Amino acid sequence: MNKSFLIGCNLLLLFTLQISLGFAQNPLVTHLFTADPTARVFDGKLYVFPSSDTYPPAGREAEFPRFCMPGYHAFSLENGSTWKDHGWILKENDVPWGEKDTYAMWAPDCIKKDGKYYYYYPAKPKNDKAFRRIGVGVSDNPTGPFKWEKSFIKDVTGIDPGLLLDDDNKAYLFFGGGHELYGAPLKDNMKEVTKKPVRIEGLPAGYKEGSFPFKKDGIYYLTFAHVFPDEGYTIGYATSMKPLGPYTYQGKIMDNIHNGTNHHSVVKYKDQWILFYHSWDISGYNKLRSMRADYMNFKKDGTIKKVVPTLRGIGTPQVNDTIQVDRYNEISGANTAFVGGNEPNGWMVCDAKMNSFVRFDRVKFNGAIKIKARVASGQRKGSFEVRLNNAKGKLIAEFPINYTGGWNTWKTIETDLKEPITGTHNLVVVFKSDWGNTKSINLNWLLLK
Ligand code: FUB
Repeated sequence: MNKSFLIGCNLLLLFTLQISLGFAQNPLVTHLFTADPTARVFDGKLYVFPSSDTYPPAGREAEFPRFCMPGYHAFSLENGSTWKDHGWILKENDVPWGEKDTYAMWAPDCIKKDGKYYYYYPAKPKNDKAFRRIGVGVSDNPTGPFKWEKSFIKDVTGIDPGLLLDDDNKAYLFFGGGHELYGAPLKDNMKEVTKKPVRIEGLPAGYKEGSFPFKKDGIYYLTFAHVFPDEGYTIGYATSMKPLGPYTYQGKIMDNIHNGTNHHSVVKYKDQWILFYHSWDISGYNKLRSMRADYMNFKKDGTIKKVVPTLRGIGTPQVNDTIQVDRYNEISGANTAFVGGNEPNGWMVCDAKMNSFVRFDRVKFNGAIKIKARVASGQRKGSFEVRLNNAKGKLIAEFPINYTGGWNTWKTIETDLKEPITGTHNLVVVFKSDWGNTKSINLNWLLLK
């Protein structure tokens, strides 16, 4: 990994840290590195509880070919498209039983039972030989403050807690990283297991971690990260009629996406199933990861259709939300690149040839009458159009292309929509230029008003 690239990422993070909101496209947030996202719906609201990746502390760089993970933030989805960062839930040196300054806060989970929220996390224990133990805290709110238990959960050694609350209000803790995964029922207090954890039978051979259980239509699904020697990390799943198995392996939910690791969760939100996972497209380095989400679908027989990762992700931006079209569903004849200079937050569409287009699905127009665009141009010929649904769909706005001072000199321009638009549509930008031109305009974002 190139050091100056990392410094660039660092500056980007510092700059964008002041912007506490991200957008419901992939990656979900860009102001810090987030991994291992566990999504949960509490009282109709979608939350994500990820771990976080960071840079090694000065002077300790040599120790960190391993992950450098200082603790946990929590996020909630606001207005259908914006991720709110609630800040630190737990920092490593606040773990009552943890060894200090180890940066070992791996994948967490959080569930609600009887009106209380229980947050489970792994950490490196002090005065204990185990690689990781799992601790728990309780709160009246999903984003804390949590009251952390003084000791880790007895009889549980391992990583990646994944929780299941069954229909009879009994909770189960799954965990493990290795060739086996384990599970145990929890006592009503949610802080102890009722008996020693059992090995989950029926899972496929190979390294596994990231247990995430859920139940649908009476079937227990145990999903997990699963490494194939020739392919690397995938996300797989198995099903059972009993919470602790035996399970039957059903296949992959996601193929390898060239990640060092993948780690996921599954949630039903507003009648749609969503797979959360992580990638490393901001940093280019597999220990500085970013969480993502894409819709997931079941077949009639209850098996899961493979999820193909997209940049578009989930969420429905509307009037006054920044629409980052570079997180597209389809692009043709153009490219995307990370925006440099003083432009914060992500990517631009660039290298747009004549009639190239980029399609961004599911925008709520809400009677919008105007549209803004953030653009940079090193030339002064052509236009770009905004159309509905597809590249030949209804023309709703047209922007002339004017010289802004160069390909990285940015201006916000605005135009009226040809008529007020209601409903939810795909938004398509079509670039017009001279035939043979390899660039027309660099486009950072759009915003409906
Ligand atoms: O993030 C640290 C570890 O990497 C997690 O606990 C694993 O699941 C893998 O994502």
